[in-house]
Amino acid sequence: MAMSLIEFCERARAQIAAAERVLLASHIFPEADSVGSEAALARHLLQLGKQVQVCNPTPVQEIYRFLIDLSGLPHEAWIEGPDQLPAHDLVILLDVSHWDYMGALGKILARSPAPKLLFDHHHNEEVIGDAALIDPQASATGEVLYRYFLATGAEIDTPMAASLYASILFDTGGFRFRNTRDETVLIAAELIRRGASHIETAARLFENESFPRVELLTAALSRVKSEAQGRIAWTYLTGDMFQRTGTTAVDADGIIDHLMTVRGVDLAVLFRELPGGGVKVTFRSKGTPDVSRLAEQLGGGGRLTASGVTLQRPLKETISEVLGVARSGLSAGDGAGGKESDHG
Ligand SMILES: [Mn+2]
Repeated sequence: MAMSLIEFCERARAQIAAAERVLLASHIFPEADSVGSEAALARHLLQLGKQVQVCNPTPVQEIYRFLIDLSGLPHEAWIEGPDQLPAHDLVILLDVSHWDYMGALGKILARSPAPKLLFDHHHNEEVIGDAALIDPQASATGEVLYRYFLATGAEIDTPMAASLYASILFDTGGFRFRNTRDETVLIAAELIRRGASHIETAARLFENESFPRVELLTAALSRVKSEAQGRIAWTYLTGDMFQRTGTTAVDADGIIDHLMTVRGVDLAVLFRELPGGGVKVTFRSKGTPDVSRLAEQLGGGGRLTASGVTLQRPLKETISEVLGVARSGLSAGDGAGGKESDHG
């Protein structure tokens, strides 16, 4: 259940105090917010003398591995699910509120008898775990965690500040997305004061592309199409394009943000053909239409401005079905008025 900051902090502190072995976990394809939050919390737990392990459903990508070094944990303590869980007496979930978004690891974790705490910034009707600190207004889970550290008097050392800064910088797209608030920037400033380097973090996250990823981006951008008088921009990546550039589906993360930079675009859609069959569909919007609704109509989910779904259909069929839903979502959203919300 979700609860107030004070209520949650009391409960979480007591559960952490009672635990010896703590297991941290996040969603599939963990990125800088999930890994940065895991790193900062792991370090905090080490300060408290806990044994800590981090278990993610899929590997941490190379560009986020600097955050593992900031955690103070040996690399062996960062494991990839889902085969078996290490012994633990407390589970802490970060940047995820749904077992579904944790793949097979979610199914195993759901069966763990250990108490579960959760830190997140996604809006969800139902929340997993025994106690949850969720702020859908927060730009990143790193921001939620920062408030927990402050409220509980935790020592935020330089590596923790650097990890949290990476979380926030990534989930705000470098303070560019609509989830950037006064509070976000104030927390970021405080983290820099505590030793986080803006230049180094920005370089790690935004000046760290590989040539294969640039080739993939080129393939995607050379196929961009527009719909609905330029209000929808979409593109696709076939299995063949991934193969030719030596990349995988996860390397296409971030490509959709380029579509959102086009003037007049309210909705962007990216289609990725997956190696095991099926197509991963990703949506972005500026608040109208609510893309969590579009994804839900297709059996997926997400947030107001960022969502997705995987469909088990051929690419061509998927594109025409999804664009149909997107066009009707766009006209249904007309006149509804734009809401400001989070982006991840
Ligand atoms: Mn996040």
